[in-house]
Amino acid sequence: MSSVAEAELVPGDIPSSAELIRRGRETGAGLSKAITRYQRRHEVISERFYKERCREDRTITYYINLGLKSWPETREALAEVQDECDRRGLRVDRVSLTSDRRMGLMPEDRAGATEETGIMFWTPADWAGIAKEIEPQGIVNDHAVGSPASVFNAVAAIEAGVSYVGNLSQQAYGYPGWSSDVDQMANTVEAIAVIAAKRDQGVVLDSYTDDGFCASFHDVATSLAWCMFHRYVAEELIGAAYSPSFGSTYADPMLKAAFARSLDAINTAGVPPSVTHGDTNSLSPSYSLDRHAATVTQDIFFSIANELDHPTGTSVHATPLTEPTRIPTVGDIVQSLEIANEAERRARESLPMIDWRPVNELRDRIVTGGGKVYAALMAGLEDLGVDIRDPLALLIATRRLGAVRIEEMFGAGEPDDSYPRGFEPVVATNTLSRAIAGRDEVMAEVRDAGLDRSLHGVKVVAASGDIHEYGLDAVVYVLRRLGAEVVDLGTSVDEDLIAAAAVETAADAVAFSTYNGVALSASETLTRHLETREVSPLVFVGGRLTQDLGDAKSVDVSSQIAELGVIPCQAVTEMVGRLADSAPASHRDQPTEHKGEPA
Ligand code: B12
Repeated sequence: MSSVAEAELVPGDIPSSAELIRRGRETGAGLSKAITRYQRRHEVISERFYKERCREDRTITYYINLGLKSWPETREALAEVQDECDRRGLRVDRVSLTSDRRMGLMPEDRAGATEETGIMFWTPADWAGIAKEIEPQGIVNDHAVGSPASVFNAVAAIEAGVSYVGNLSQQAYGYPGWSSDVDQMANTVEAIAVIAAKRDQGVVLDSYTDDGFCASFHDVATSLAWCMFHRYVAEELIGAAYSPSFGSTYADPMLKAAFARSLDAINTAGVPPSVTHGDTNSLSPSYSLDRHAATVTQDIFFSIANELDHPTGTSVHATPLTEPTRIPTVGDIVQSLEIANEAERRARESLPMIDWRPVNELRDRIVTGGGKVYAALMAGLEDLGVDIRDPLALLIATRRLGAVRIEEMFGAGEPDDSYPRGFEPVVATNTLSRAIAGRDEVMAEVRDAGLDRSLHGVKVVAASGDIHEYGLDAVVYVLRRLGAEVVDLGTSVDEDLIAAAAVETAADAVAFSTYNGVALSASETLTRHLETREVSPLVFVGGRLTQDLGDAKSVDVSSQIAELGVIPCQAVTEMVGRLADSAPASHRDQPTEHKGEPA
């Protein structure tokens, strides 16, 4: 079936899943769950049970993301959001307490790791505040389950009264300084068992699918199959209630509604989804806020209309208009809730004029395609020698395969070389259309700037320091198209590994993409590692070139980066121009624009 060797996929000496599950269940059984203010108000012991009621009576609930640096700051900001909502008569139900990536590391490793954006729960009192100090229901999603500290975080979240504990999709995430994927996945399996032990009390394993492989798939059928796979691991093999949710990569309302219905079709246990997240990927730093307002309004209107017509218990989220440029302020969040609450009124009025038949037809295509991909994935894993009754083996194997190989090997569409993955998707994701359009746009910018000169003979090591991959993909595409030799290290790569690869390949340049608000410190670390190894390739950095500098939040640090001798780039063209000048003279006459699709 493929050249993937089984030894590469699952090492022989992994921990026993049965033992991990036994330990996790034992831990879970001993936990006592706090009752939050929100649960008390709605007279339930779990948010899941309230969501089930909302599904029955078609109540729309509202979700926001908020995670400032610390619990006290986040708590204060939430109080401001709540006060303003009360004043304006807006509804807000739940908040994803968006955490810093360091929360995925073991507590003793957190203080020493690089600070990114998002909340840190440092003390038991911070955790306890989730139940006692805020009005909306807290969700602990990012970097909880799926990370090296999964068990620690799941226990803390459950004790704090959190009902939706995530985020299985982050199974694929890398954590700074953490190298053992086996230990990370073993911790994940054990944490899912902790959650399983509390199933009867309404604790749910949350998985925001657009955080993981689904953000990379080109076929919505593969996305559905991936949720079926996670459901199998979480529900059937470990016994936890599994709730996949999605939304940020979906721009087309019909596709979004059809995927929500597809997820409902495979929701055998009837677990209410956490959220239908707002479209974030259609917003760009180069578009106006007015344009964003139109995008967000259309998106939330149809998400609400779909939930009213086909209730699942999901909550809705309107993306703050400032999403591409900053962590939202209190004002940004309240504005998004105002848009969302008004959209509900309008959706209720307009509902009778919407014809859902095409949505249901699309859902049926996705469900049929998803079933095929799921069957191919499970049979393929078995062929590769993976024990498909062993959750740990399954999580390690799929993590090692990665999204692209999973889709290339098990995708369901008809073979067609004109598509990047060699087949025509059953239902193309908006990620695919956006990627193709984005690449073409960047190539056009390169041509318009007269920069489509040959980069033959130029060697570049390219990597993303975090999970964001689309910017990196565009960079790699353009460089290869112009003839450069690119070593693409992928996402979540530590700076020392990039420096090592630069030495090993005698690279002329490094192209580094970073988004998590650490552009200056990441550039400093990378420069230090290169200096230690006594190499000095050109270093380009792009993405979101911001960082907190003292009290000044999310400052543009381009000039500080330039002082390090690193070249800050807002656009790919800035890098291409500099590289073309450094291409070996003998190669400059080579033709540019290689037509074949780069790998
Ligand atoms: C998609 C996305 C995600 C996806 C990523 C999916 C994936 N597989 O790539 C998901 C949901 C997983 C995600 C997660 C996170 N995200 Co995010 N994400 C975005 C989003 C919506 C789009 C970014 C993007 O890819 N744009 C498309 C690309 C093609 O366009 P572009 O970025 O403009 O790139 C161009 C240039 O920048 C340039 N470029 C990029 N890199 C390079 C490199 C070089 C060398 C050069 C020359 C040029 C160059 O070329 C590109 C092509 O023109 C933005 C918000 C927004 N709408 O912009 C937030 C955003 C970037 N994310 C953000 C954050 C904070 C996070 C998280 C840390 C949240 C958290 N606490 O968990 C996590 C990261 C976790 C981790 N492990 O790293 C913040 C960053 C805030 C900041 N820096 O101040 C943003 C701005 C959202 C926000 N307002 O909070 N995210």
